[in-house]
Amino acid sequence: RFYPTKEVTIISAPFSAGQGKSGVEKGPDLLLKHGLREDLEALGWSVSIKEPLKGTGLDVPQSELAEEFDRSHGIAKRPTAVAQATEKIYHAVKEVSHQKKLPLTIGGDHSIGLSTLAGFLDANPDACVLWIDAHADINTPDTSPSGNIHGFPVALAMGLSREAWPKQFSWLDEAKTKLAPDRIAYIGLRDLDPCEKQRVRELGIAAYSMYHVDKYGIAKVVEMALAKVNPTGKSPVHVSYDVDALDPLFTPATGTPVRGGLTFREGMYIVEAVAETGNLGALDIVECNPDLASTDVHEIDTITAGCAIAKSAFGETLV
Ligand code: B3U
Ligand code: MN
Ligand code: MN
Repeated sequence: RFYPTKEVTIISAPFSAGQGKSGVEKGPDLLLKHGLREDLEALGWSVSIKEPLKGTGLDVPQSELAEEFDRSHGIAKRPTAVAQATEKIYHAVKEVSHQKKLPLTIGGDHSIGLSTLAGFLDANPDACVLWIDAHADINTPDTSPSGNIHGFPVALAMGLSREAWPKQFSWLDEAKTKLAPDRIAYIGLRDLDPCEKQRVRELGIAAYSMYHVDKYGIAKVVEMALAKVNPTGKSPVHVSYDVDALDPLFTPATGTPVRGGLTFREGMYIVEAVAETGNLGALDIVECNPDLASTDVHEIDTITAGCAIAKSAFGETLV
């Protein structure tokens, strides 16, 4: 097992400026209110909590942060806020990873994935990544149609178009390990921009879309994905889980829902299979936005799905 002492640190990342809809900053508190900590303790893990954004003023709805464009660097929105928040979260994830505790980072929008990838890779240069998402999040300022930085984290962690980045992201140059394209696999894809498709193809990234889930079944897809990114089976696996990978039937309260997603069971199976290997190294759960729920049931469904992902990843459904 990668964590024989079963210690986890929940890193609360209530950040929303990586996209344009306020409310996603409420995700961490709601997940905790629904018993995330107690759920993990019941599974035999000792749990601590870190709040790297506390007191920074960055943990507010995105509408309260300056709508700043840096035209010299494409259309990336609010680069200063995102750079500051991701740097703080990066240091938290890095410290926890070096302490050999599992970093469970709860968002917040997916821009924080940049921090979790860079932080975990710092301690574990051999790590591999499963990116569970309807989207590939591999845009850069020069390719993004929206300017929303939650569509960028994979590209940034790989150091793509580094020269196109605002100076605020200089902390990234300190991050010693870049994510290699052959160390990440996508599962759940169904909404990519044309430039993203081209990039995924050119870099040869293992990409399992909903088409592949239908064609092969989820068990085979996870097996193929892990064989590609972790051929020895010995590397720790970082799972970055955007709840919009699940069908909007199960996680309706999220910023960019896309129909035709994973069923609830397919979504849980992915993390159960990683749990079974004993190699879960890091987990992110992002993009729960209660303000986008049109009913109380939608909010509860989305938050409890987030908690279920954590429980499944920590072994609840294995007997
Ligand atoms: N690819 C689009 C849409 C998007 C990315 N991530 C989410 N949505 N959640 C973009 O804006 O980069
Ligand atoms: Mn997504
Ligand atoms: Mn995402």
